[in-house]
Amino acid sequence: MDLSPHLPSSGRALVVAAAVVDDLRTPTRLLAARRTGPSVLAGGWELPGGKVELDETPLEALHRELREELGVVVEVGPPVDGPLPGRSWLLGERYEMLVWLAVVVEGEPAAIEDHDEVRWLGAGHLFDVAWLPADLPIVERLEARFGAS
Ligand code: 523
Repeated sequence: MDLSPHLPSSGRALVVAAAVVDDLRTPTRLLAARRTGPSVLAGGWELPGGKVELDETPLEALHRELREELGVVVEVGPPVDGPLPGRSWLLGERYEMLVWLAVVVEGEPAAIEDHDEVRWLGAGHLFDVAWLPADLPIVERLEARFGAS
């Protein structure tokens, strides 16, 4: 399998995340998860996800991370395009991140691993949590897809 289109040419490692919503077409709620570590990120809220391992595709990594961290099976929807080549989002110096919309098809999101709280944010409340700095512009981009609160 040719994975090269997915790999950043920047030298940054690839991370994937999901904007888990209640409905792909007309979302009214977005899932936020609060990190437990490392200390510099602990307490910050993020779109759940994690690093792509060498032996998996980005979408395989996304499904694995959501299963491990939140205990859910998701259906993945359209990407949330970022400004970098490859449509990823910059995460500091070391990482860049691909993001997709997703809906839960099995299970109830819970803080199983790497988080101590998950929260559904309604339209109009998308900025009620302290998003990680890297996630903030992504949520700002997502806001346009949400209906009025
Ligand atoms: N971010 C980030 N936002 C965000 C994610 C999923 C990740 O800023 N929505 C950053 C946090 C870390 C780096 O990306 O600096 C790697 O993500 P991490 O730690 O969630 O990756 P994991 O879960 O694969 O890490 P391990 O604990 O090593 O398995």
